[in-house]
Amino acid sequence: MTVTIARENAIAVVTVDNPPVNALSQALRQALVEAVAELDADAAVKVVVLICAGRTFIAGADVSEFGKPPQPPHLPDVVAGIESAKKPWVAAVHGSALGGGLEVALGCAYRVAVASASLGLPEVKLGIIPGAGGTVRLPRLIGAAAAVELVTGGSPVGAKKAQALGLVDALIDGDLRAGAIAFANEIAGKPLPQPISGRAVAAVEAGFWEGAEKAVAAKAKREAAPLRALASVRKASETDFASAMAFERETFLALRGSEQAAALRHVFFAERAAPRPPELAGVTTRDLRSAAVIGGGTMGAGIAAALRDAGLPVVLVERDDAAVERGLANIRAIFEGSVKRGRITPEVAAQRIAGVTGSDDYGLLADTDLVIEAVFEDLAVKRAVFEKLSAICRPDAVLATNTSYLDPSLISEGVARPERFLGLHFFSPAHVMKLLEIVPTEATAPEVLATGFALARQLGKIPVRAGICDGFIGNRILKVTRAQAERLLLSGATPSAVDAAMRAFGLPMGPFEAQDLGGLDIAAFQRKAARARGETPFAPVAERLCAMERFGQKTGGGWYDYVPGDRAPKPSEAVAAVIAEEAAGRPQQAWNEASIADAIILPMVNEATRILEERVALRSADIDLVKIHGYGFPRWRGGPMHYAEARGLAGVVAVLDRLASEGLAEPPCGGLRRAAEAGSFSVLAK
Ligand code: 3H9
Repeated sequence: MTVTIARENAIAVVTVDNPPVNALSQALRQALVEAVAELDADAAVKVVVLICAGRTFIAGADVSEFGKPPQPPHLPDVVAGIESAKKPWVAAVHGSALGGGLEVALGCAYRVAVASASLGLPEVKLGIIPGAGGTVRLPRLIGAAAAVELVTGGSPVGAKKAQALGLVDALIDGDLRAGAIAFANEIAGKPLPQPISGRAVAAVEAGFWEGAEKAVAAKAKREAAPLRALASVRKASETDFASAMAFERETFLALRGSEQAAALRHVFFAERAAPRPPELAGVTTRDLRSAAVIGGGTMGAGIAAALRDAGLPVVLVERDDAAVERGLANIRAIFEGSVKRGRITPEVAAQRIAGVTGSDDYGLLADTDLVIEAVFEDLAVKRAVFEKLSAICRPDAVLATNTSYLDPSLISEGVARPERFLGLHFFSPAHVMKLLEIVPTEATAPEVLATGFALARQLGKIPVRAGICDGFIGNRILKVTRAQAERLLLSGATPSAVDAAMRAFGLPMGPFEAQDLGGLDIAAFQRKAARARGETPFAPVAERLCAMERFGQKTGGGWYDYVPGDRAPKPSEAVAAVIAEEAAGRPQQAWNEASIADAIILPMVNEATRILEERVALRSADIDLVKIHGYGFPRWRGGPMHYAEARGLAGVVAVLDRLASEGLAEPPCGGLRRAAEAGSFSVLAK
């Protein structure tokens, strides 16, 4: 970490250089305090420019210090020191001024930024609220309504919008340092604006706080931080600066030690570690400048759209003209949908669509860097595609299969140079869902695997390496979820009670609603394949519903009944009758939300532990990312593995032992018992 001071006549330039993101470590806080003192004492200095080296302005407090007791100097004091300095400080922002970084900028007399910069207070995303005056100074600078949006939503705004809000005083074209020095020279000697801490918050309309509370609560669901952040902005608007600062700090410190904050921090670091697995450190990747997708169905079109969003030209290959047209129409529909939702302009959509070439001619792929096959989940069909690709593609082209359930090694049999082949499991809709399971075969070269991770980065996705087994990481756990949900039905719970309990746990949908939405026929198809392999999947009720052609919403009924034109599930007498028949003779018990959630989540953890032991997943945090980004597991619970660890693995084992003794779950596996003894899944990492 370095803080250097240079002098340009009467302007001092304080440069922070604390890679990677200039986070406010204790050493940096100390150095800033010292810089204020040094420059206050220097009579030749009239204005101070605060600028950062590297890719960004100060991106916030150092999140890795949050698990430890706070060390002085505390950030609120650092910011107060800058605000009360004898010389005006000008924050010169590039990259991101986030959290504590923006709070430091709010201590400055002025803020200037390049147009590409973004500014925000993302603390609620880490389960906390700003802790160095963000909730107190921001409403004093930009008004309560805009402050509420920034603080409770946590999303940053671009520099232009920040200027419109009054958060940024000037946009700098060209070199930021030179522009900021010119700005500093302009203001030197002029009367200074009143420090933000001395300003009052403009009055809000009657009912504003009540309305904001309703809106924030509805969006936050069970996350604590957004409402606490709102309370802090409100306090700041209704009381004096010092009391508001005390209130904010108290809330910040309380939340910092909360379970939700620990879970969200765990996810924060897991997401950042995922794209750079240590086992691939130093492995070079292949450049991907062009891509092709085979198959223009829902998955293929979504993958093509994701590739276009990342700027790659795409060839879409289908078997005949009519299929090419359907595939292109699917891709067009995706971009038109994005325009309707206001995500992109019609011009951008047109450009993305124009970058897709549809054809039935594999010959166009002779020079393509990456080909992703996304045809029907049928081994013979997929193999036939790769036979053609083997003959046509460049020997160093990366060939990938998008499959959810088939074994990529079987698909790759017959691929010439199998070291360039790998599995990529996209989640539907592929242009939206963040998760990408990357599945190497034994033959996949490290360079090709590393290229898979690089592709995920290019697509803005979260990559997780998965070993080969039925369902890889995510769908293998999903099978357990569904089996457990049925076990509950046979022992006294109803589909609506199970779904309500899982929503209360924090999932967006319960297991039965989700099956009705996706279609029961897909899982039935997979169970058929499992039986053909000699397995005995457990789904007695689902099998009978499929025999009755109750496939879900699309057939007007599944686990629930639906009236035409209405997606709201209605409890079904027909389903209740099937459950009663299947449950006959089995012990029944009373279930509540907590016991239902335990009977579903803890067996998932047990299966996930087996996945870890078998090295199908390499890290327990990877499993958390799979469930959060592929299946809607609540982020604020940190994923199933973090949830189990935070709750105590010994307790998890005890519940599973009890469920197993009642015939309601598999007993805890050996790995889970070992992890419970150690108190952590880390003992399973080899
Ligand atoms: C806060 O400020 C609270 C205050 O109000 C209270 C004070 C009292 N700390 O994301 P990247 C690491 S809360 C420590 O891949 P990018 C990250 O782990 C904080 N480390 O880069 C990774 O490490 P490694 C509010 C951090 O260019 C490396 O930097 N601020 C922090 O794609 C690169 O990260 C935030 O929440 C941190 N704060 O994106 C901002 N941030 O290389 C969080 C990053 O060893 N950060 N690292 O794997 C971001 O949003 C992005 O990192 C950023 C850069 C946009 C800045």
